[in-house]
Amino acid sequence: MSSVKTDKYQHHDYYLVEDLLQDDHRMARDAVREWVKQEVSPIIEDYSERAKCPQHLFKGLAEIGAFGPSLPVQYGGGGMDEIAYGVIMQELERGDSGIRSMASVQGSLVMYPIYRFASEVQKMKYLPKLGSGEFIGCFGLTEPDHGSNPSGMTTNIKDDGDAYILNGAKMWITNSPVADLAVVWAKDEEGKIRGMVVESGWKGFSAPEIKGKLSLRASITGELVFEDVRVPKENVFPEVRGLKGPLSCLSKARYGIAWGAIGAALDCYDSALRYSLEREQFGKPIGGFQLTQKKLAEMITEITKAQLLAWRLGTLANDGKATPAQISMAKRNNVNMALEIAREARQIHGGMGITNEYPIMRHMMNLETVLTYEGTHDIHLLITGMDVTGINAFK
Ligand code: TGC
Ligand code: FAD
Repeated sequence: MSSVKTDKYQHHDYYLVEDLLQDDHRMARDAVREWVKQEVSPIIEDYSERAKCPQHLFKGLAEIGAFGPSLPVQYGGGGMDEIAYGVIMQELERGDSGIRSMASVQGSLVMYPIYRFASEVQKMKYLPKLGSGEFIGCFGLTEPDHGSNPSGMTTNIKDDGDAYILNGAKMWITNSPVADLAVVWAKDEEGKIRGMVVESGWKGFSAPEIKGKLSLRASITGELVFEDVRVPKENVFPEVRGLKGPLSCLSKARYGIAWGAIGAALDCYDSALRYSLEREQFGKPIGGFQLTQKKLAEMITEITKAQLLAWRLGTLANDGKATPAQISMAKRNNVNMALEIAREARQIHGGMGITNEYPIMRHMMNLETVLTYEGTHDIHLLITGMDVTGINAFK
């Protein structure tokens, strides 16, 4: 009995979601799972402890198809569907939320807007190199004084003949200190939000690192500071205006996070289940006590509900029917689920749970960021509230 239960991943697909996947989903998932085992798991505690980003993994992430899995192949993507994208994010986040972040930003927040909004020339200029990991990108929406409310942004562009002059500052930008380019959102002279590709080598561009993070430590985060940066007009997305530009990218990334969080939860659950069967107190495994079983039973129940939510959202996304509010519900529920599971798993590990011999505290600390970025837990609740009542709590 216990040999079956300690077999990794054996008990993690309680409702046989596996059967709902196609062969190409399974192949993508297994390849990424193997890559994470080989390349991420052995080094991640060390990088996280030292607060260093394992930048050498960018190339490997590109090779396993983690950048834009559901974008067309000719634009540097993987040409797969949204469920393949989801299972890839799940396996990356089983390793570490910061590694999933590297892929989310590059694929969904940098490649996706360029694919969706840039001219054909710009697409061909940037997308293949982003897809291969030769270029690293970042996404600048949040500002020091405008986080949940990006429509208040003050970063701006002014027309100057063949270019725009960009001024302002962005805050909390994943990968900015190591990025070759940034997708930046700024207001034009009419106050309309515009998107553009800004290269990091241009005069007036800087990206100082934000230090002292106790969460997502293996991911590098910085500011973006623009001092009279000259952005050629061809680098500004021609058509899209307003907040729906950046928000549509967020929909894509939030969808990936809804899947990714399941990976972190599975890693915590797996560790807790094993520990509960190995650790003895009062003459028997702690997994034999009702209170431990309650924790484990609730954990696998919540993981199973999250898996079904993500899978159904994936089928809706494949049909082009997933609404932003449905994505908000899944992001909010699944990230919160993963954080709660990390906390319960930590208790099951007792004192050992606070050490880096187990992945629990790292996942727990990471998930505090995941709960906040891409729209906070409460912002997503208000999006659902707005959807069901028709009344906008933000105005
Ligand atoms: P609101 O008036 O509701 O909407 C403005 C326009 O946008 C449309 N829209 C969307 N379009 C596509 N996708 C979505 N998810 C959309 N949500 C709204 C909407 O229909 C409207 O279109 P139109 O045609 O009428 O102009 O805007 P609002 O100013 O009231 O704001 C609403 C609110 C609060 C929900 C929004 O501002 C919000 O989502 N705030 C949270 C901000 C956020 O999520 N920031 C994330 C920054 S990036 C990040 O965290 C990356 S982490 C990277 C990593 O993984 O490491
Ligand atoms: P605030 O908006 O100030 O919110 C503070 C609190 O107030 C929250 O609890 C919030 O829910 C609550 N609140 C705000 N408004 C309301 C309301 N109307 N009703 C009820 N409660 C409300 N951004 C990017 O653009 N690109 C990135 O790559 C990126 N990467 C990130 C990486 C990390 C490690 C972190 C921590 C953040 C990152 N972000 C990024 C920024 C992230 O999206 C913001 O932190 C997030 O949107 C919240 O903004 P804020 O931190 O300014 O909090």
